[in-house]
Amino acid sequence: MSNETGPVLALSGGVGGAKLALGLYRILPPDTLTIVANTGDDFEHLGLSISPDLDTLLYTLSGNDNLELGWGRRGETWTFMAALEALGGETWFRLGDGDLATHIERTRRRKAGESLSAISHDFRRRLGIAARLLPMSDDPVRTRLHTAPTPPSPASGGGLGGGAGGWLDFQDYFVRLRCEPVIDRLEFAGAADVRPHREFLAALADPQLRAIVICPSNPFISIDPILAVPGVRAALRACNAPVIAVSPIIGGKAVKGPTAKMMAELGLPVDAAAVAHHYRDFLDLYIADEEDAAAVAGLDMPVVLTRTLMQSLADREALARAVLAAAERVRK
Ligand code: FO1
Repeated sequence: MSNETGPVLALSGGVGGAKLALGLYRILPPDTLTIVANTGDDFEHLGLSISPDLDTLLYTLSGNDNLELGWGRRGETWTFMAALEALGGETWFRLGDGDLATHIERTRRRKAGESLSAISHDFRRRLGIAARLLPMSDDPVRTRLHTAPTPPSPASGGGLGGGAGGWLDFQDYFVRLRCEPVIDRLEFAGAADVRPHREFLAALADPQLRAIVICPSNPFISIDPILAVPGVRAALRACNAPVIAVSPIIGGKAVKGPTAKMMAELGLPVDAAAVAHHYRDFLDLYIADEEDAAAVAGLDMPVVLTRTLMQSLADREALARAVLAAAERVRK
């Protein structure tokens, strides 16, 4: 039987995922949408508690997102960064003047003992967002990436041994080193000890749930941390609602960011099918771009082909509609 009114749960990271989250937000009754954000990218920087994916979702859903950068605030000014630079401060992680207010206020409230989810709830209300936005957990998880050992080479000082490789914190890898290091594995430090946010688990167990949407974020750095939270993957497998993922790969390439480079370095084929395999133990249906029809032809799960590139608001809404229509097809 169809379920066109039940709640929808979306798992999302930053940029790519936030676009589909906005599409869902615009087509659904807002009080039926819960978005769970990855917090593995969070870090302490300049004494501030920074939650990039929560902030990208806050700004995107409230129409405050910076469309050029893909992160931070619209119409941003950079007086603080320029002044910090002049003082010799760390400016590799760019903090706009408006964005800074978010980090300063979140840091103040965290220090006062408020949870990340309580702060996110209040921020999204103040920004006029009617959907629910949750961190995957109120406890800290930190994505780290292991760099492959660099082979000895004349370039590394006369044939001496190359670098031994080592662990990088996420923002060091992603921003400071611009995703250049070659990685061979990731870890989500702390994941084994955290609890999924109670409203996240409750949503997963809701018998009225209409669909669970894995947004087209980077599977490894944005979705896997959410799946690493104890109980999440098992709940997705056990869930009665259809679990649908949208491919972050289009035409064998990532729309933005290091997804394709990471897949190659992790030894995975850089194609849409590899992402479906990555989620296969809980996925009911995969949505891939029409360009990747051949790549997903042999998949042993239902596939829907559609245009997945989201450039306009209409694209975001159209993809959201395609996801929900697909959910009706695989309803259990
Ligand atoms: N990404 C960059 O490539 N360079 C930056 O300077 C940068 C600053 C920044 C500030 C606040 C914020 O919420 C996000 C920011 N990002 C920046 C993006 C961030 O690294 C990514 O959004 C996520 O961590 C990965 O999706």
